[in-house]
Amino acid sequence: MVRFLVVFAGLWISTVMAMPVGRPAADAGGNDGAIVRVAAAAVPEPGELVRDCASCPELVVVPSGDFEMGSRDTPFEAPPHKVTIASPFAIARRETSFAEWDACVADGDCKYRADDQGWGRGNQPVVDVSWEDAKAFVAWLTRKTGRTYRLPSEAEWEYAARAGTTAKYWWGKDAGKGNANCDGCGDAPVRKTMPVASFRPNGFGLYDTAGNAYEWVEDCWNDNYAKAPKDGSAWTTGQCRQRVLRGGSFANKANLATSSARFRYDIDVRYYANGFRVARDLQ
Ligand SMILES: [Ca+2]
Repeated sequence: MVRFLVVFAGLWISTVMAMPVGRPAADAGGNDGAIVRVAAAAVPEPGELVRDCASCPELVVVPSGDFEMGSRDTPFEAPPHKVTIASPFAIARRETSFAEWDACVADGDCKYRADDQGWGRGNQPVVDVSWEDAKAFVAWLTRKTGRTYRLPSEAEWEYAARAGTTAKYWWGKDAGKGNANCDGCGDAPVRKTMPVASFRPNGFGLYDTAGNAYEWVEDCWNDNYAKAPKDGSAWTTGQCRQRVLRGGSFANKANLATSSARFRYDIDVRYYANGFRVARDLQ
């Protein structure tokens, strides 16, 4: 399985890199050109890019598979356990941008004009949004497109972030330099968000899973994985006033930007490092 995934990831990179992927999500209203294959009657297949409307996030379909979720790095990430993702699903290639967020605000479905801290809007990842805000955003996309948008489950997030890798970071065992925006991911911390997709994507074509904006997922907080679902579904019992955030942020040290690190906030707290990315069911 691992061998298959690694080979698959390699093919994926070559597929993705052959396309003009650097175009910011904020340009979605422009000429989407050849890279957009909007899902129509057929269910899109793993590796396909999907955009359901001009202002919708670009999604990539990730394959079914299984992986070892968690680590022994902290008690919160233990025990490592096998999770099976039975069906492919679509997940945003980028963190939700301010442009995308502001489109939801303009439509009246998102009620809060998130604060950009003076770092700019447009192609910067939206921050200062609560879990409840993120839920309003996916409800907006669902209403707008007729497709089922949602937050990724924590298991789906880690599966997509790892993209078949097992090291601490999808690029290797050390944070290194030039891989992500975090405190310890470069010579000096930037201490603010950077435009989405400022670094190269992982093997599934996702940007900024590590660092930049912290990313809300659907799951309730639980202190460890002792009774966690193993089928890739969201864990919807536990401390549900608190929800999980993944991937660390510009404001965090590199040990929180690993593929397995977990954090949490109350569902109604807006924090200047917290954003999200969306997922969607294929059918
Ligand atoms: Ca991120």
